[in-house]
Amino acid sequence: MASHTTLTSTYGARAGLPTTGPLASYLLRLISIKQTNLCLSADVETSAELIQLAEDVGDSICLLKTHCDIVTDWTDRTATALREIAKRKSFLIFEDRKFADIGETVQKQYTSGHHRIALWAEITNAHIVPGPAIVTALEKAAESTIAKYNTGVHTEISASSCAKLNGVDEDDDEDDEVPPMDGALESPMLMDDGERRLSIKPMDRKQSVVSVSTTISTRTESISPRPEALNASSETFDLDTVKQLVRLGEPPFLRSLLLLAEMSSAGHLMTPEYRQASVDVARSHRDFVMGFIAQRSLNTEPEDNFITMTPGCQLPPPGQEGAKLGDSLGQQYNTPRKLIFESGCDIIIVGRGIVRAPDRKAEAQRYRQAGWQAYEERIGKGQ
Ligand code: BMP
Repeated sequence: MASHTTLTSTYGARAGLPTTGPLASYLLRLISIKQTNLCLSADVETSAELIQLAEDVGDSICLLKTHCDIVTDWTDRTATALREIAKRKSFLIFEDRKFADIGETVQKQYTSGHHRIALWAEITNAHIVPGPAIVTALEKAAESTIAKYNTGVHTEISASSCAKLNGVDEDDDEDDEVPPMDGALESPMLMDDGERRLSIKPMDRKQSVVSVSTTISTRTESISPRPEALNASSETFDLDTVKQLVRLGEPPFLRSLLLLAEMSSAGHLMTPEYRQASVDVARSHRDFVMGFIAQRSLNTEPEDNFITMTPGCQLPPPGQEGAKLGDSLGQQYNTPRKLIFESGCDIIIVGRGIVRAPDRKAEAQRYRQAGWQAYEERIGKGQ
C-alpha cells in the first residue's frame, strides 16, 4: 500500500483539512466521536425490518446503507422513520443506488420516481462507465434539491417571527455552549402526503424555524440537547460522548457522491486503469465527490482526502481465521483488519455478517470494535 498522510492521520484531523467538504467533515467527526467506522448494509425487504434493524444497530454505526428498491413496501414514511432514527442515533444515510445512466436520466432517478432518494439520503453512489457527466448531472440535481429545501426554509422564516409575537423569546434557550456549524440545515422529514416538514437549523437560532403547522416546542426541542438522544445513547455511550454528539448537532442538509472504483465481486471488470479514471473524475469534482467504493485507499496526491468505503467485509467464524470467505454468487470477503489496517480503507460496509446474526446488536458491536481496533493500529495509537 502506497503511503499517504491520510493513512496515518486520525479521522478527526482529516475532518479539519481544507480539502474536506462540509458533509465529509461532518461524517469524519461523527466517526471520531462515536468511535465507529462501521456502515451497516441493511439489505432487508420490508420497511418494518429496515426500521427495526436501524433501531437495533444504530448506536454502533456511522452510516446506514440502504437499497431502497429491495424494500417491497417502501413509502415516504419509511424514509421519514429512517431519518428520525438517524437523527436520534447519530448516523448518516447512504443509498447504494449505483447510478449508471446518462445525465438526464440519473437526475430523474435521483430526485423523482417512487423513492426520491435526494430528499432523504445524504450520500449516494455512481459508476463512471457513462463518463464524467454522470457526476455533473447528479451534482446539479443535488444542488437543486438543496436550493429547494433552503427556499422552503426561507418561506417559513416568517413563522419564526411568530415566536416573538407569541411571547417566546428566541434568546431564552440555554444552548449557548453548542458551537455553530457553517451553513448546516437538518434534513427534512417527509410527511405522508409527501410534503416536507422542516425542523430547525440548530446552529443558527436567528434563522431557526419550524414548519408553520408545528409549534414552538418543536423548535426548542431541537435546539436543546435532545433528551431522547441522551436517553437512547446513554445505554451505549458515556456522558462525554453524548455531550460531543450534542455539540456536533445534526448533519448539514448537503449531498455527496461516492464513485465505484473497484467492486468486491469476483471477476469484476474494474481494471487498475478504470480505477485511476475514477480517481481522476473524483479529483475534478472534489466539492461533490466524497470518496470511493473501493477495496483499498486511492489517496495518492497530497491534497487527496477521499473517504474509502469498502463492502465485502466479514469476520470469519471461530476456527476459520485465514480462510477465504465468500458466498455462492461471487461476493468475496475480507476482514476489517485487512481492509482498514492493511489496505487503508476508512469505513467497512457489513451486510449479512450482521443482518443474519442471531444477536444483531452484539454482532454490530463486534464489527465496530474490530474496525476501530484496525484503525487505531493503522494510525499507530498506543505504540
Ligand atoms: P454483504 O456484506 O451481505 O455481502 O453485503 C454487501 C453489500 O455491499 C450489498 O448491499 C452490496 O450491494 C454492496 N456492495 C458489494 O457487496 N460490493 C461492491 O463492490 C459494492 C457494493 O455496493
